[in-house]
Amino acid sequence: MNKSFLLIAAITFVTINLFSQPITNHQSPITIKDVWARPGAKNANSALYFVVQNNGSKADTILGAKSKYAEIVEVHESFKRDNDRMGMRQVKFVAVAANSKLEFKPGGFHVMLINLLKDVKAGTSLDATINFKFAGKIKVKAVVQDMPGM
Ligand SMILES: [Cu+2]
Repeated sequence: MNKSFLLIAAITFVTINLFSQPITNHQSPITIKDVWARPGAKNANSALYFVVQNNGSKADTILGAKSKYAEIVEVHESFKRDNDRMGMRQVKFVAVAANSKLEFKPGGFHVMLINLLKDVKAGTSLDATINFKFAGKIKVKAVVQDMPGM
């Protein structure tokens, strides 16, 4: 077999594969999975955790979150204070790089649910919306539980 034959075979193979791909342009490349929230009593706080998967070739940005379960909903990051103790603070946005996975988890990014409007009990679920710059508002349903089992 000569080299030009192999090259043509390779180009043909790539072309067939390109055309057999499903068209997904109309769908959001952002998916949110493994959504869970800490239990909390009315007037106390809770936090929401999840995994953001960006399958797109374009970066996106989380601009905020909403939930009717809490008076105030903020996106927070955890950080180490000078005395080595952990603190947390609000962030105005969180970048989600192209073709990447970003985990919201204890000790890292989380959605803070401040002043719960009702008891949020383990074994129930909680609705929230995560707002992205490009993907728009994505609804999530969190499983309320203590630290999820590994
Ligand atoms: Cu927080």
